[in-house]
Amino acid sequence: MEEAYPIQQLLDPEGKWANEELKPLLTEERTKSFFENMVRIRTFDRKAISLQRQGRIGTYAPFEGQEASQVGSAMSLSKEDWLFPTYRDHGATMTFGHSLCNVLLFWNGRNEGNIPPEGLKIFPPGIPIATQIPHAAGAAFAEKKKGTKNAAIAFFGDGATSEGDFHEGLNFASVFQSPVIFFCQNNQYAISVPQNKQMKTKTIAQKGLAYDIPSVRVDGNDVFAVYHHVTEALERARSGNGPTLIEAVTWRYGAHTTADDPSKYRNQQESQVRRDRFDPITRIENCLKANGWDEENWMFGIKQKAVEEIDQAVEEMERFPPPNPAVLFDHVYKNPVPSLVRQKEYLLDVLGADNS
Ligand SMILES: Cc1ncc(C[n+]2csc(CCOP(=O)(O)OP(=O)(O)O)c2C)c(N)n1
Ligand SMILES: [Mg+2]
Repeated sequence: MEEAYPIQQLLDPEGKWANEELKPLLTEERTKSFFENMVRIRTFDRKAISLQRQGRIGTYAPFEGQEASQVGSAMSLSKEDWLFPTYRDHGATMTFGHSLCNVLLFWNGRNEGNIPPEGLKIFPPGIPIATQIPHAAGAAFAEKKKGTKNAAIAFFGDGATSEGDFHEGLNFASVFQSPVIFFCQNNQYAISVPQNKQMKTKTIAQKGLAYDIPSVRVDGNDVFAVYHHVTEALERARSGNGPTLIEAVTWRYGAHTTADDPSKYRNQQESQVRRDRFDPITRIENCLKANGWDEENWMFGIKQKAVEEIDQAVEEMERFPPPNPAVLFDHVYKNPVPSLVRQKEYLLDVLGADNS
């Protein structure tokens, strides 16, 4: 099956273009834009870990190493499409236009952080694994029923493909030809469980075969390959030809979340080797250099701009009014059950807050 689904690559790790036919994709503007977005989200990711360590945000799920998968996919979308992320996909949502301040508020446990900018259809991150997959299949089906050309993309991990929701979502989308892209970032671990301990299949792409869904395996550290294959899948969706499953093979360098210690379950050298050889941002830097597009001032400016934008978002997040503790109970049920009403009253009483 690995031979049936070879890993698709357009840019090799040295930054050399690997596909003559698709050479027109390699433009200075696109390469620079990929670089800028990837640097921006990596800077955000590192800042967020530092904020968590200082107690300024709560538990945080880092994505460093997966920037090409997130930027390449998000940049293929049009503003009218739906984006269903997990807790690790805020690199994609910020590239798509999510507010950095709201992403930080989310990681501070604030429900306000779930609100996307006006007009953008970004769902709150799916924390229960794979639940967003049938949601995306359904939202896409609704767009089809309404006669639009809009599509939906569901982000999920390798671990999610062992859940029932993955199979139900794929089956639904296949039967009803929903315009949806199932975008799996295979970072090869579900917390501490490596891929070979949770599935017998060697690829995730092959799982699409059972549902007659066109499926492709791409180098998830090659932003051009990800961009190209998601764009192709979107064209399929918009022209009425249904869903696509994309397996982007990648790696997270760090911990599952800031509450995890990966040294307990894997050799840290492995991440170092991947960083040295296959880093997605180094690859784009190599490409910029190979084409003479690596002006020092421009590259420095990109990094500076990212730092300034993120510092501003942190300030905005920290100026946000403190939460009303009653909100904890407000969105659990439409009509709150008596035990929750009692708990809410009790909490507010203990805190001495106003229960009105
Ligand atoms: C239904 C459900 N079961 C278990 C968990 C606990 N859990 C949180 S993340 C995770 C691993 C998911 O791995 P994967 O889908 O590969 O995504 P990744 O975290 O690697 O991005 C698990 C089991 C959960 N959140 N939801
Ligand atoms: Mg995973």
